[in-house]
Amino acid sequence: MGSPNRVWTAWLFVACAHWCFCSMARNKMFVEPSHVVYEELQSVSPALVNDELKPRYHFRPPRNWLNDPNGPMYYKGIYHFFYQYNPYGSVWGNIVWAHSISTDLINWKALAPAIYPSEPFDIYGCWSGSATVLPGDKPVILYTGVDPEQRQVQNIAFPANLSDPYLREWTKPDYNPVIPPELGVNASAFRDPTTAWYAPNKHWTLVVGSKRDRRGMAILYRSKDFVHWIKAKHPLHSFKDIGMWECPDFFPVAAKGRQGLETSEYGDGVKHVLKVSLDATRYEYYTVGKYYHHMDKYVPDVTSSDDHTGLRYDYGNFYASKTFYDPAKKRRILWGWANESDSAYTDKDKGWAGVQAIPRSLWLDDSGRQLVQWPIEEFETLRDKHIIVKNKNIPSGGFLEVQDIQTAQADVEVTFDVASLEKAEVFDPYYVDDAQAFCAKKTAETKGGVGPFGLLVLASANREERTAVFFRIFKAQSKYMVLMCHDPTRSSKRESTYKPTFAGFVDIDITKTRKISLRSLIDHSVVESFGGGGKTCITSRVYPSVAIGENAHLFVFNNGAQDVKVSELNAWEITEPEMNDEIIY
Ligand SMILES: *[C@@H]1O[C@H](CO)[C@@H](O)[C@H](O)[C@H]1NC(C)=O
Ligand SMILES: *[C@@H]1O[C@H](CO)[C@@H](O)[C@H](O)[C@H]1NC(C)=O
Ligand SMILES: *[C@H]1O[C@@H](CO)[C@H](O)[C@@H](O)[C@@H]1NC(C)=O
Repeated sequence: MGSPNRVWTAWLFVACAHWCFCSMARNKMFVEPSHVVYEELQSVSPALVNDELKPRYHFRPPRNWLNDPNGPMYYKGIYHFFYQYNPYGSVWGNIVWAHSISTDLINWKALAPAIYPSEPFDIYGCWSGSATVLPGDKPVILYTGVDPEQRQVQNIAFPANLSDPYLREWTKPDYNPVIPPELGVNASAFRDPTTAWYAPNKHWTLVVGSKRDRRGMAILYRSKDFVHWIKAKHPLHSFKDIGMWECPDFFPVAAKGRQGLETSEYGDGVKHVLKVSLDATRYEYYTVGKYYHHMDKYVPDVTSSDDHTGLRYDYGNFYASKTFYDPAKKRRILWGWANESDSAYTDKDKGWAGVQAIPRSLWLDDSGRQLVQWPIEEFETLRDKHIIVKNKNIPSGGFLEVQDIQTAQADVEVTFDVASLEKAEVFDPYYVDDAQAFCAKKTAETKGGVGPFGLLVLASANREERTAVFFRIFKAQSKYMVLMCHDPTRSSKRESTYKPTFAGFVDIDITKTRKISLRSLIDHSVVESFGGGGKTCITSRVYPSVAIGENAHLFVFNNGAQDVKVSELNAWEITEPEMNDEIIY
């Protein structure tokens, strides 16, 4: 309400406009190693904002470009979420930290941007970073700034008023940057500080993403007071020949049970997870391992691979993710960015680009080998009209349409019974490390033995247009392999869009379970799927040309030789939450 805030906001726009003008006038002043820069599109207002395929319940601003999630945290009963945002256009550029608040992580109110270029230490960029809530309930943000020498530096920011639960204003002390790139650190590859943890050696500790030559690195820093940081002799972890590690995330998980752990927890019964976003592939990988506190060294378990054959939170469009600990419900929550698969020119015409995947709870699987993820329970409050289908046999080559419900904006959970595995195709070991290529070969159309069976979502009535979400079971030497796939090759008539198949294996013993579950969240141009109870997740962005709104259909299909049974299918229409529609001051 207060006029000082309005003045402040107006000033932001003046400051930003000035900054953009300068940048453009000097030409090529934007520095970003991982996004293509469309200078001519950066500040273009769309002629027409096309909302037909705009996601309705995934986190997004009303318009313009969004990328990485930043600094999620819980403070005085409120969830805070920041994200990389272009206030002036729907391609990457002019990035500020936009800020939203929520009491349920589902309905969001927008505040004015929290951090934006204003000082020498961030005048050429306010990039990703994390929040840490210090003892005494004092939040602090560390983020990457780009300085006039084009160096990536790490800066600190504090809330201007701790009595304001909305944390509207942030101050950046003059002593920034608190972590400059010192000798031996590549100043063009030094970004995305993590949440800090308090180590048993009585130091705050964090890592910053980097590389040395082709070696990906999580460079470790320590501080006694959170302001003075000292680089450790060795990184927390590194891996050869892989390129830049962006957006590292490092956190403890309970060896047993689903409860989340506060970031500083350690000791018996605690394992650790290190996730990195690989700039070279634009995918993310994580390992489960052990953190040796006395050496500040992390060692992945032998079951976790560090390279591009490793585990992924999501085998689709999901990047730059970040977790935070939610003390209110004692859980760890994962946020990740799902970009468009459209061209920048289409994004400009649409007037919007990028969403966050639905926040997911995550915990260590009983096997100890991988994480399990599930949409936060609050999401279920959006469920509306509901239908159930039970005990339906889907014969070889058969279909079942899920009727009497709108499915362009829906949540579908289905469990398949697989009575016999006799007809399972023989697994080709060549694809053991490349599920995605396997799925490109064995698409939804390719007849199989046990599977492909699953869902056709955002489908036209005649099923010519559809995105297929399915499983396929293979017999390998000593076990059965379950492949989970997204096949969007027929998702749209539009030629220009990128329609990659995405896939991962699901680590379940199908001979024991004889069942497999699938959940898909469908949101106009987002399909976010959870296989095997959240062991394998895939997110795709698709742009139907026919299956839009009321014209979107949902089918169960089976293109295998073996019949399968839907033991139960539940589908809900999803209502639209409050989504950053107006800025509150
Ligand atoms: C700090 O925030 C509280 C709560 O919103 C407000 O009442 C107070 O006026 C604020 N103080 C300043 C100096 O803005
Ligand atoms: C530093 O990183 C940049 C950006 O990735 C790269 O172009 C450059 O070659 C790197 N410099 C060195 C010395 O490795
Ligand atoms: C998302 O968009 C597709 C299509 O343009 C690109 O191929 C991906 O690299 C991109 N992903 C990220 C994380 O930028």
